[in-house]
Amino acid sequence: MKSIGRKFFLTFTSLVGICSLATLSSAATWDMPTPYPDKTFHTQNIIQFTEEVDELTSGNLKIKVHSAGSLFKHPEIKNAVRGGQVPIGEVFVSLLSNEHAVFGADSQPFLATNYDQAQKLWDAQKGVVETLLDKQGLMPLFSVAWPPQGLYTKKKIESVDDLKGIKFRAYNATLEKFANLVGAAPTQVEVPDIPQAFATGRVEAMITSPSTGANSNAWDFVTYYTDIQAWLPKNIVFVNKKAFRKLSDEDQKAVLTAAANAEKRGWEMSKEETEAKTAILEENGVIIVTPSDELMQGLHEVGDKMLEDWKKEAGPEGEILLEAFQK
Ligand code: PCA
Repeated sequence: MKSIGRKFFLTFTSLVGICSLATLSSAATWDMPTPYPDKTFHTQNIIQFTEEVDELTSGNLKIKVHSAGSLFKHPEIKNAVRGGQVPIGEVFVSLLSNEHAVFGADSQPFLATNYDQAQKLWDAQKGVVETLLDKQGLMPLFSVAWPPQGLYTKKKIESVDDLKGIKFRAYNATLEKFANLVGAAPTQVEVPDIPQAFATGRVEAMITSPSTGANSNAWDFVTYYTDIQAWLPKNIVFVNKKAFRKLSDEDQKAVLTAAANAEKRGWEMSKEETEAKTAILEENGVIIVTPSDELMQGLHEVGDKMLEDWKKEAGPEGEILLEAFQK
């Protein structure tokens, strides 16, 4: 009797041991580099995404967000995920336009200038982006638009001519080209470095959202915000497919569910940001300007030229994308 009891106890404890080993081996912690500061709505949305993943996987998958380029600098994030140094990350989609022009579709001036059009553009762009990332062992999880991009300047801008010679902050190759075409002098500056770039005189104007302007305390260094609503660029969150496949089927499903929810929530957050952050700019003394017809006409001419160039660069994939978008 005694020995049967002992045997049972031993079997029981080894079973418990095996079970806890099994849970241990299926639990994972993922480091996630992101480019923007914590108070950015994209980062906040991602944090909610990680909380939902934690909940839906019953704690099997913990994702630790490293914001503001603290783990990898923005231009390094994509390759860090591709190379498996980290399993998941976020980037500004159009930063990848040096690989293929279709990644830059959402940064083409005046192609999609409101949320409905931006959503339509993403629907048209998604498949192409998926295919291109898939070839690199990556899979997109969700993508969220920034609010419409406006113009921050020290002086009032009445026409494209007024932008000539201004030192201009750029965040991707498309904006750099745009700045060059209007005769400004572009310099790449990441969001966390904006206040310092203005303070030291490295830049004196920028095009970005009300979110990034307000979060950077734009009132400290500019006077005018001209609401040109030029484009709605997007961020994208993506995973390394090998890392994703290591998750159990249920956990994979949980990640995809949380991702779909994050995309939906993120676009809503973005829409709310547009008004809320424009109001904050105004409360802090930035003068909100409705652009003159002359300025808009000049900017549209630049946009038209850029779209022609983009079509050539984007080739057949670009054609498919535009056709789907314009349908
Ligand atoms: N903010 C980011 C990207 C677009 C935006 O609104 C930036 O300024 O870099």
